[in-house]
Amino acid sequence: AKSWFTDRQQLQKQMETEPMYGEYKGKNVLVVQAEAFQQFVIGQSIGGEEITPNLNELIGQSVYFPNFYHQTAQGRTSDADFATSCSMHPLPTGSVFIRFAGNEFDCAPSILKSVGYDATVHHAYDGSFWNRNNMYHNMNYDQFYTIKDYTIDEPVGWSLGDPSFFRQTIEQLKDRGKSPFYAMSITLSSHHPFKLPYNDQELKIGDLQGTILGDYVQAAHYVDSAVGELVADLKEEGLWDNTILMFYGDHDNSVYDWSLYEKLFGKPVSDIDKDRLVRKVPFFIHLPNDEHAGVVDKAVGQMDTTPTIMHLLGIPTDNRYLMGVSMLSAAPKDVVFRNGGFTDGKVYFVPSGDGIVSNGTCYDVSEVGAETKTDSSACAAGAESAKKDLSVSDRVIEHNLIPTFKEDDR
Ligand code: GP9
Repeated sequence: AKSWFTDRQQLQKQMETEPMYGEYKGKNVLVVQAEAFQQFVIGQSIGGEEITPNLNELIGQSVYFPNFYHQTAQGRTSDADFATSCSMHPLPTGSVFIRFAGNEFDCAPSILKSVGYDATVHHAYDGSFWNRNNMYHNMNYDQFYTIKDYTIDEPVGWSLGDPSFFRQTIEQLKDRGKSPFYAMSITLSSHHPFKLPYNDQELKIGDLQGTILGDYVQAAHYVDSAVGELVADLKEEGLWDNTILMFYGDHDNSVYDWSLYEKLFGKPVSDIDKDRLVRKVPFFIHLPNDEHAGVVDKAVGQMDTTPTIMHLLGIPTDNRYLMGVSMLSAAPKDVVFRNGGFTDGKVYFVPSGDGIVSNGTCYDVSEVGAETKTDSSACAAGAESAKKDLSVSDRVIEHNLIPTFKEDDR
């Protein structure tokens, strides 16, 4: 496993000579992890209205990754947090947050604290859910703001509505008065089963009225307006110009009734589109002054987020144990899914059963809109390498190997 990381660290080193390395050194970083927020709502309209007008506008001013995938498994929201913050794969069963909260990892908050950042995490729910109290302590956050730190002035679903959640989060950051800061904010209003108070259901959803996808679309629209208010708030507080804002969806919405999606899109959903629909979540980085706005087509995943943050801030990762690679680097790397599937942007592998290549389906996805099944040999090497990545990650987590690797490095 150590030699696997030595190779990965070589790949990560490439970013140090690439554009944008260190260009945002010392800037604040605000990360929004949005509950069950999938990519298909971006740019999509219903009843003549955009589902996500604020995000659509913000994406136009940001570095946008349309081929970003979540990499979660049974640990759902906690898996998204782990893959994103600690740049390793979640486990095949259970949640790392619950099963291995005492292990050593190289997660974003501890790396950033080592260069002087104030690191906080904000989530308006019970601190013991997903064992966050213990895991966040281990991840070295300076403070975890839980439901106890929020006033429930706009109750929605499990807890507080996202607009108030963001407002109070910015207040908390202001009260700390620390700079630079790294803040992770985890939303909740769009949690399954997505039922919003009647007055918050603003879209005319026609045929989808009374369906779970209809409720989901309303919830996504609600989150979108919360993000719009967040941006306005950051501007008002004078934080917008010195803060990098990152936004991503944590996992899919568990709605697999394809006839509902077909109603929404007004066209059939193919098999490859079903798999991609479930795995794609939005991801964008807003940089101060709308710099570098544009679309990056590279296939990337949650595990690549922490290396990307380090790329922008100019913090080397070749002495760290991270499995991802900066999304802004030209270094090639596949996106590996927990089920053994993967994509490199040219082929896309959907395993069946245990992920043995001969049983799975290999798609040629190099031409957008003209995806076709192709010979499984085109995915064979990638599927082998995906299996290897997953087993390295599992071994490192299950045997807490990072301290041993670091001992060796000394
Ligand atoms: C609760 C929230 C939901 O704190 O993060 O987690 P999920 O049920 O989506 O995994």
